[in-house]
Amino acid sequence: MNVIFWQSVYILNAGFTHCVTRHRWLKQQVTCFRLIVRLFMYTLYASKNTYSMSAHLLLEELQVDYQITWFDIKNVDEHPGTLKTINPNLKVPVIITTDGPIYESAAILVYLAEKHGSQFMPGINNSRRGQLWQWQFYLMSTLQPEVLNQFHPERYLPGDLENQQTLLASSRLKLEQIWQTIENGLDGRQHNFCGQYSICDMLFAMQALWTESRPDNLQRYPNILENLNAIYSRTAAKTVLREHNVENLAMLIHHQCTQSRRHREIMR
Ligand SMILES: N[C@@H](CCC(=O)N[C@@H](CS)C(=O)NCC(=O)O)C(=O)O
Repeated sequence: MNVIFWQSVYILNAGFTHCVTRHRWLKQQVTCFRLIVRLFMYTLYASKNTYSMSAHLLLEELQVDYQITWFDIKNVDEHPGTLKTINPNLKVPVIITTDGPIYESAAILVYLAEKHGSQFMPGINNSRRGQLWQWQFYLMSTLQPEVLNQFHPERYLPGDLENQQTLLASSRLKLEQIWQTIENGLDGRQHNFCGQYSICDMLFAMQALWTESRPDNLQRYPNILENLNAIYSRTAAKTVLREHNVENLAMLIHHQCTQSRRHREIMR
């Protein structure tokens, strides 16, 4: 492993000092990149307590060989020099694979799940496969924009504080509807999106941690609480929650889930 590492450093260095044309230097960079990728199967570019958590969770669940390049995405000075090349949107997560870099959480999840035996997706001939896609797209196209609205209303209405408040309020109403759709859609018995623990559950659970992403009264969503509680109790999830310093957020959901169970017992 050391040999490959130093070879990579040598090639990169040689690229800087000896290459006459930009084209040749770029070719050498690609060679170097490929060698570095071989050291670990995957490198995840991640920031703590962000969308990086879903991809991180799947890497843990799959028990594949990976490393994390940590930095604070909110601090431009901390951005790795390569970030612009691997994700022109300057966002996390990004994963470096032997097939090149990939950004967008949902795409990373599908890519990794398919590469490693698809145990976290219903198979191609499984009748629940359509539900996997339905929820995966719903979470990205309908839930995520509202979550981003809640975190960054200023990006949609810069300088307009009054209308930012209006946007936040209407987006919260939309979030309530979305959570209700998810609550109704979760499998009654197993409390997951497509009959088995899947990448949809991972995608949802890691953004549902944030109070900004959800309605205030969680007791109205018992299926969701069961779903989240089951996921946060998994060994892989515990590792990710610990590494992102968000165990306290998962604990809040655990308490809400316990309360919801008690309430349902009383009502029976
Ligand atoms: N659609 C992207 C969104 C990723 C995203 O918004 N990441 C946030 C962190 S949670 C980010 O990098 N924000 C930096 C910025 O927007 O400047 C995905 O799901 O991967």
